[in-house]
Amino acid sequence: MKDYQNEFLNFAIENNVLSFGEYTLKSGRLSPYFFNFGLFQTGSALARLGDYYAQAIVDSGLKFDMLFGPAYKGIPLVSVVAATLYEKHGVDYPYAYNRKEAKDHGEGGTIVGAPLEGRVLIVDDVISAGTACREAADLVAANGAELAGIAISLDRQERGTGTKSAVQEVEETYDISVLHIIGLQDVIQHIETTANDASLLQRITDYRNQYGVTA
Ligand code: OMP
Repeated sequence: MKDYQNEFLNFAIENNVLSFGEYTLKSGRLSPYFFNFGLFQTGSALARLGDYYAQAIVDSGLKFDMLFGPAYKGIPLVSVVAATLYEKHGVDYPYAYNRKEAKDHGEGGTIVGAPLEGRVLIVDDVISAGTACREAADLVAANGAELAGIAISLDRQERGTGTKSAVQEVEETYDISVLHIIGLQDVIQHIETTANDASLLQRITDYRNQYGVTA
């Protein structure tokens, strides 16, 4: 893990964004941990989030033309990532986001911000089974743009619809890269080295055996 990944993990735990317990996921899976992006709630947390995403995006070397944040959580995210890429890395990308309900007056349509065109990098929170990011990827395609990649904060490294991970499936279906700040293996490593909680480690390992992928 690089320093910024380790910092992000601690930052998520401090903000209770990464928590441990018993959670029912969107997919119906019962998980011993949950990543609640909505708990980043201050200006400083948002600014740091922008730093971590921008760092992961720049580190990846991925080439793209614009950023897209799927509603709702992607909206503040894409704004701060675009601003941070400009302020700290000197690159000025157009950005856009969608509204969930189309407007029939005013500016109309569901896309707000820059027109969706060229190679688009989606910024989103978490991938579990891959449903949310497929919806966003389809939205980009439906608007005639090309998908360049998806940047997320946590890859839960779970199976998608088949035996591969959801991320691998999405990468193959859309022929793109999915970048993450941290993955489940980083969470496990963190628990192993700092938490001294054998029972939590066991529950997470059991969960990974049930829903994860064998590397
Ligand atoms: P998939 O659509 O199955 O990939 O799940 C991703 C979505 O589930 C995220 O965009 C969240 O809405 C939600 N989620 C979390 O926010 N954090 C988690 O740790 C797990 C989930 C989830 O329900 O799988």
